[in-house]
Amino acid sequence: MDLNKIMADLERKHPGESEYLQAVREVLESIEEVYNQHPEFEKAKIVERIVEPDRIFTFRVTWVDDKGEVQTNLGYRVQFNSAIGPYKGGLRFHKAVNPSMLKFLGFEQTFKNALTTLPMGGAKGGSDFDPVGKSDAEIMRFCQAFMTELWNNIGVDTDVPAGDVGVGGREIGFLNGMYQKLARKYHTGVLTGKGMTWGGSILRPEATGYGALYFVEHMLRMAGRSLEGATIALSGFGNVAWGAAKKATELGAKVIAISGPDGVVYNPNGMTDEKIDYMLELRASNRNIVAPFAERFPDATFTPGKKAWSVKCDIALPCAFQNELNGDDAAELLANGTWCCAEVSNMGCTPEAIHAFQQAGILFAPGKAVNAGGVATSGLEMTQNCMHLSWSGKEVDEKLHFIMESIHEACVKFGRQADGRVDYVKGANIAGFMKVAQAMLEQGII
Ligand code: 2IT
Repeated sequence: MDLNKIMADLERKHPGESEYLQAVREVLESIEEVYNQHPEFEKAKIVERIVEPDRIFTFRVTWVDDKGEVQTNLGYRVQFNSAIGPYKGGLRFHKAVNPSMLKFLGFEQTFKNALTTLPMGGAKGGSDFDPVGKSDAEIMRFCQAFMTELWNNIGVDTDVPAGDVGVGGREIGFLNGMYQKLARKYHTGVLTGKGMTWGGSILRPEATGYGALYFVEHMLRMAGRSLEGATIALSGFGNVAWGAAKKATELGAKVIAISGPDGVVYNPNGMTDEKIDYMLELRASNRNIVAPFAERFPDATFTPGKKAWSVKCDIALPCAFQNELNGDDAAELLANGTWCCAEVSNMGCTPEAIHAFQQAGILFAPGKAVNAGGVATSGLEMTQNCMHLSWSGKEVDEKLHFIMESIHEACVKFGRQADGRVDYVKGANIAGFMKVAQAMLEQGII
């Protein structure tokens, strides 16, 4: 593989798509050596094919806001790769959504889904609709308008969307309602992250955060460390951060910082059930600020304009957005003695931050391994829907445990270095890539 030529070609074809190009480069750098040992991959031009989405749907979404004004947004679905199963991946509603962001997410999703051990291809979608400050009625009307365009391109065996940033249980409800109305036949498993009374899986809301902490547990255990008594700084206060805070606290760690776009909340005494529940209220308020947490709980303090990475902690867990932890943040964390960073958000760290962590020799694991418990549990939701039954929380949790352990094992198998240490970035990328590449090879040139 000629990495520089492939990247130069991609940059020419997709100018300025920085997140997409960043995600592709990270994977190709990791797999280059292994790929070159497989001339059959080179012959079938697997790399050149795997980096491009199968297809992208772009559509106009027009809706009416509470003031009676007409609003127009853009909607997308990127069907990235279906070599190992139907397209699967979340929908992101955020003002910065564009094709580059969704292509990076779809690309990452392809390898993440391969890691889960379940048969799911990769996809991503969403809109530049900004949920901040919107009423529930506006969110409903937007979701309905979005689905009138999307519905014909998705389906139980075709493409199964779910939530991502800005899309939680409420939005999936509105989207599913409209889908079923348009389809005129009940398709239970066409979206995941559904409510518990209409086909949702127990533990899906918690699964991304829980799975991340199970992965971190394995990583720490192998390194002779433990979560017990460790201090954790995490970014965000949405669904993912909530699940991570809940499980981290349950496993004996102390979550001492959460953050939002407005600043950081320092929470020296750790989380209580009440505080964890309050994170959900913050998310549901649609205000996208974390400051009210410190008003509600006086033992916590809010500092505007600061990130979670300014707080001295043992473990850093980015749980919000891509590139939210940069080289400067990594330097600050390392100077403060942080010894582990696990990306819970997709591509939460910049390449400079990852490089700094790896140079310093601290534990680092990438999003596609750490956060795969979310989509894995979506896969379990699809299975339950197909079988027309629902498993208990215990059953789902056991399966999630098993899947996260398998992902950790795969990272160790493909990421073990000559000095005995595990490069989790390499391990996750190679394990995910090999599975999808092999599947593409066996199914011919299509
Ligand atoms: O990034 C992700 O893995 C998700 N947003 C979850 C996708 C899913 O289909 O559950």
